[in-house]
Amino acid sequence: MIKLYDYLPCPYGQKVRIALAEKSLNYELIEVDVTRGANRRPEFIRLNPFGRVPVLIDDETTVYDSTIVIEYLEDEYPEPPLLPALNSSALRARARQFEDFADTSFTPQVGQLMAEQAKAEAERDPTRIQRVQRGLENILNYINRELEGQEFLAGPFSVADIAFAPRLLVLKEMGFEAAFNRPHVEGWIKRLSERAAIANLKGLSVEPLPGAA
Ligand SMILES: N[C@@H](CCC(=O)N[C@@H](CS)C(=O)NCC(=O)O)C(=O)O
Repeated sequence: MIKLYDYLPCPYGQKVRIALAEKSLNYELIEVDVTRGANRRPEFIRLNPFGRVPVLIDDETTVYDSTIVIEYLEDEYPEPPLLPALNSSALRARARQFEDFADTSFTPQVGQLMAEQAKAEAERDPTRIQRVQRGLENILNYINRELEGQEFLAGPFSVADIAFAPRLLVLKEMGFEAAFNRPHVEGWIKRLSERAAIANLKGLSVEPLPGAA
C-alpha cells in the first residue's frame, strides 16, 4: 500500500497526487500541516531529513522530493507513462527541463506573489510585486511560444505539464490571468483542466506556504 505524507495546498505534493491519479494508483494520504510545524516533528524528520512534504512510502521504500517521487513511480508503475518514450532521449530531457523550470522558477515566483498578497495592503512591497509579476509575464510568454503547434510542453502529456499545473490553476484566483492574450497557454490550460487527475485535484489554494513553494 502506498502512503503519501503531504499537505493539500502544497504544489509539489499536488504534482505527486496528479501523477498518482494519472496512474490510477490508490494511496493513503497522511496530512502534515507545514504551517503548524508538523514537518519538524522527529517522526517526520526520520522520513525526510529536510523536513519537507511530499514523502511517499511504498512498502519498504521511502522517497522524498516530488521530482524523485514521480521518477520512482515511473520506474515502479510505468503505465501510463508520464515521460516521453525511452527512445526519445531529447524529448525526455525537454520534459525534465520544463519540470525543473516549473519547480525552481515558476512555482516559487507564484509563491512569492501569494506571500505578498497575504500581507495587509500597507505592508506589501510594490517593487517586489512588480518584479515578480514581470517575471511571471516573461515565463508565460516563453511558454506560449513553446506551445505553438503543440498540445503539451514535451510531446505527449508529461511531468513537464504536471509541474506547471498546480500554480497555473490558482493564478486566476490571484487576479493574474495567465491565458490573457496567450492563445496557446489558454488552450493548454483548458486541456490540462479537462484531465480527471487535474480536475479532481484537492487543495488548490492561494495560501502562502513555508519552503520553496
Ligand atoms: N523540492 C521539493 C520542495 C518541497 C517543498 O518545498 N515543500 C514545502 C511545502 S509546499 C514544505 O514542506 N515546506 C516546509 C518547510 O520547508 O519547512 C519537492 O519538489 O518536493
